[in-house]
Amino acid sequence: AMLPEPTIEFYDLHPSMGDIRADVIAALSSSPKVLSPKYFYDQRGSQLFDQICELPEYYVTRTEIGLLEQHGEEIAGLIGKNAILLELGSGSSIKIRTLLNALKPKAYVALDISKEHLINAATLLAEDFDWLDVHAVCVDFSTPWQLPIPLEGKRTAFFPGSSIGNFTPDEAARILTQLGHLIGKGGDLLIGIDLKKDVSTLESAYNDAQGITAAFNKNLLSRLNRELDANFDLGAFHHESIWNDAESRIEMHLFSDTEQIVSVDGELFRFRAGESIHTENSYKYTVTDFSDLAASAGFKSVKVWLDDNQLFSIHLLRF
Ligand code: AVI
Repeated sequence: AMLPEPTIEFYDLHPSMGDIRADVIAALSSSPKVLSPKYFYDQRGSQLFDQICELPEYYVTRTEIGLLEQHGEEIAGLIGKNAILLELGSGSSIKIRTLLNALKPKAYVALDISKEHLINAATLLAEDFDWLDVHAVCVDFSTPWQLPIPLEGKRTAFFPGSSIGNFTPDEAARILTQLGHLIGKGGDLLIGIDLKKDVSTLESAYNDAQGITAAFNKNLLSRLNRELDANFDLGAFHHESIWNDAESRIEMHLFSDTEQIVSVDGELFRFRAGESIHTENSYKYTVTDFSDLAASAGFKSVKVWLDDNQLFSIHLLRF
């Protein structure tokens, strides 16, 4: 007999391509030129990001998963069962697997900007956890949004991977405040935060030897070529990640190797030789700095877990 297909509830709150065009053209018109890292995550970009997570230099993912495995029972004990569990930037939904059996949530809502990847990951999860009520929402949570599903119960948000580090501290505070309203008074937020550390470890993690991070960064230009009818010459730009100590962040850039003019949907952009497009920030925090930021958004710290090498932290916060 055929097994029933696992089903997920899917909702699309993603902005239109028209909005993306206006945003990209404004970003490339600014000085210095920038592009939002949220555009990394098309199908190919999400696959490349999954490869980054396996790189020897990229300690982030394996350290966080190690912490979740080591402290999962304690975390689940502090959060309690039967919550509505919302995961922000769920990607391939790998990390949540380490918590589901201990947490036994009433429902799981995966939220991500990458639509096909989100639907695939949520469907695989629903297959493996047949007792779980799985929802998926395609959303850009850098802009105001609301949960399109009426789910009753205590809400817990899971925001892994230090993804909040891709926003400036001001934006991060705004997103945390919004998350507080989403989970409500007494709701929990379990969030992964990458820690400040020596420059060589950080720069290696974002300039890996195999060039996967470079391919991930350049895929942004391929995407604009494909989806916005741009004509970036991928061979005429190179990737580099640099630690900015004053801002406590890793910056990813694409540097133009020559003087050149690029067209994006009919708009022309001039590049000087050596001029960069700043494509991503990845802020690194100390435990205290992040606790203070969370406190400014109305969260109290319940507990913080660190690995032995103090590379990464997981904070349990209560709103
Ligand atoms: C998703 N985000 C937390 C990653 C980071 O480490 O900032 C994105 C990334 N960029 C380059 N490598 C990984």
